[in-house]
Amino acid sequence: MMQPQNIKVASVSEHPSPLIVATWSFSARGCRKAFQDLTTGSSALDAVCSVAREAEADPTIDSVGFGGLPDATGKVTLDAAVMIAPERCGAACAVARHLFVTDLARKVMERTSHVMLAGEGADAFADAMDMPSTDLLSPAAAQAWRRWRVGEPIGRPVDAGPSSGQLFSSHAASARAHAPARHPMERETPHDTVGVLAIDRARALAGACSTSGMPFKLAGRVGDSSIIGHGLYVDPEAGGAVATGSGEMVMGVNGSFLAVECMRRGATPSEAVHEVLARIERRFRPQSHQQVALIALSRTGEWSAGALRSGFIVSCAQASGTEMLQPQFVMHPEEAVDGPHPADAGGKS
Ligand code: SD4
Repeated sequence: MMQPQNIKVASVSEHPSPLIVATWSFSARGCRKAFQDLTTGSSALDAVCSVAREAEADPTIDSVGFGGLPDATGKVTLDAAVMIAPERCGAACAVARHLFVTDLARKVMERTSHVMLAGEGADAFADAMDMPSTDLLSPAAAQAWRRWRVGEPIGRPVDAGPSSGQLFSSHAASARAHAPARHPMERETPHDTVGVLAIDRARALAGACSTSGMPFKLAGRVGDSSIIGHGLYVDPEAGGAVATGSGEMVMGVNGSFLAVECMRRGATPSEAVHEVLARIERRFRPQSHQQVALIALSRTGEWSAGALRSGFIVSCAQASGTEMLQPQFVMHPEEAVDGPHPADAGGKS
């Protein structure tokens, strides 16, 4: 397990060697492994899928794959997307019976003439692709749902490891309990997704995104992660971007597409991320419990990350090593959504 030690600030890579960057510290282990494959000639697409798969299989991450928190009815549904170019992308959403939803999104891209499959149709397609069907609700997620249903705080277990990926602190849970709800069954809670961008030795770009979505979401809710242009966008002519956080706000501004379009028009990755977050701020006036963060990667291998609030961490693997890094900028550094997450103290492996 990677132990964060020192917090460093993300810096722009200066040389175009293979690189992989991903949201949150829980991605560091997957990035390190995937980078080794990149150096031996694996494609960027294989690398991003591998990082997403690692998170999906980890039951201690409560926002992705097995271990992901369910919707308001107690059912886990998963969303994912992959992309290497506007004409080469795939997505699956509201998947209820298959764990490796990023691989499923890739199969949609590679084995169908469609871009996106949803719900029962996506699960049926996975069956047809001989992907194993499984129960996605972990015991811990079921217990969290039962507590949420009766209004109990959902604290992190005291023995949760530093890269557990779990998102709840008792403090945040109690803050959320007082947040205004927009629907009797809807209480917005902080949430995360694994978003990955990579550039390989052939200078090809790829991106992937995978999530269980907003915890305790209304049944049927799909966020930004699996929607091309919102949670993920990649165009080899301009760059790639991934988003994490409150999907509704990202969707309102076509967040990842907007970041890539800014780079297409000459913005640096940092300027591109800033433009998206500034637009979200202007339009949504996010509440203090709401977080959005983005990573942007240019077609030449420069990258940057930014977040509305403190607490967001980027995992990055490149020739110099694998690191957990602070984003280059935080719009409101004085505000931490969940307080500093024990998993997100930063450091180098
Ligand atoms: C969503 N942004 O569904 C995505 C992923 C996420 O917890 O943050 N999930 O809103």
